[in-house]
Amino acid sequence: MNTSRWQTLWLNINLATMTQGSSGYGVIEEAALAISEGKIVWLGKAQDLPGFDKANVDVIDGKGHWMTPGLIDCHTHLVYGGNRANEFEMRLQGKSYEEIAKAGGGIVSTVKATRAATEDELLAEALPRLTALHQQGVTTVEIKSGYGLDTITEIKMLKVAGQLSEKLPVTVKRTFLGAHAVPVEYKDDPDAYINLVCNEMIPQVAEQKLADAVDVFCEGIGFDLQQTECVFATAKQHDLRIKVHAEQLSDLGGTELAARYNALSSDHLEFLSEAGVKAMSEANMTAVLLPGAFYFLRETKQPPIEYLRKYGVAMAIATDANPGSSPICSLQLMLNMACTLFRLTPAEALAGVTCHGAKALGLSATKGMLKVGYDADLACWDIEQPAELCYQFGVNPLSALIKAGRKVI
Ligand code: DI6
Ligand code: FE
Repeated sequence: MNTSRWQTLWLNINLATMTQGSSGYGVIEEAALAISEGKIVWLGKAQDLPGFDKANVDVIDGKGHWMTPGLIDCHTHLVYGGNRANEFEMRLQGKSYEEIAKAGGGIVSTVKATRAATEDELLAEALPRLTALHQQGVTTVEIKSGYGLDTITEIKMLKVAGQLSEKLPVTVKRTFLGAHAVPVEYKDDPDAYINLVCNEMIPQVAEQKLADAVDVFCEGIGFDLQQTECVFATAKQHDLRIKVHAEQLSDLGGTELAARYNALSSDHLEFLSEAGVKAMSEANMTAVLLPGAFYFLRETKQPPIEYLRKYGVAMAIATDANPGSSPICSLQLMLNMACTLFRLTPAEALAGVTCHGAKALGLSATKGMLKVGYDADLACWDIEQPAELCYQFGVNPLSALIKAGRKVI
């Protein structure tokens, strides 16, 4: 073992490597972990530690805490203008999310505020949201566009998402969600809007390398299967990966369509059928569960967790941070809700924000696990056992955060 390139060594630490998928934490107690050039270069039992040059290695006492991969929030809409507290009040008076959307509120009302905001204003509004996630252990986040619904504003949102990664030590993966809602100016001709998405927006987004993936809200209040397929086919032509918001409020079959396009993930999924789960399994897709939206919309229909387990579909957990259905910037709270609302085990929930969150973003080869060769994105927690991360919230147990080998908290 050549230890001469080691730069940092964590000692006196317990590891939840998350290398076993949903089936466990992959625990190594009384461990050590070495870092070089932003990558994990050694990990194992401290007693098996090879000799190293103490003069040239920065040795850090992990104080008996637990280390996990840096958390991954694989589904957010955290760049947007304004807020929708007024609609929250309307819903408390009995109006449904769909009724509000149909009456010109909902996504469309955030679009107005987002179009009116400058890049700097959007950045200033999004920064506290990403900061909140980061301070709770997030080192990778996905951010979607979708509150512009015109070419200029969609591009503005994606640029702001990119700027966020320069403000904070967080990897930002960007997803173009032009097909999030029909903008008012296309109210009577949604197909014409889909043409704009496919013929103008996606080519520009691809050309300027502003996104890694394309997403569609496939739903009664969003886009139908035919419109969704147009967007998927265009994304494919431009070598962009595919994601989908599907089966959130009804079962339209968006997930099965996405499976035929080799999509990375299908997200929400409360109304997903067994056939949909099978299709996901065959296409090796990730199921992204969003307990915050389920909670905030007071949904009662549970996603088909038993089928997802039975067919071995990887389950990721994310915040869905957005102004309408999940105004929540806490992945720790999502860990708790995944267990209390969806009955995931704490190990499944933690896999959902580490290895499976990485899978939902196509990052399985570099992030989401403690493994030699993987990025040294690491979170340390002052806890006695990993399940505490799901059990308690409101007290932040994060004791250190390492991004690409560098201690940032
Ligand atoms: N599903 C959601 O939960 C969010 N978008 C979507 O397609 C909601 C977005 C919003 O209400 O602003
Ligand atoms: Fe969403």
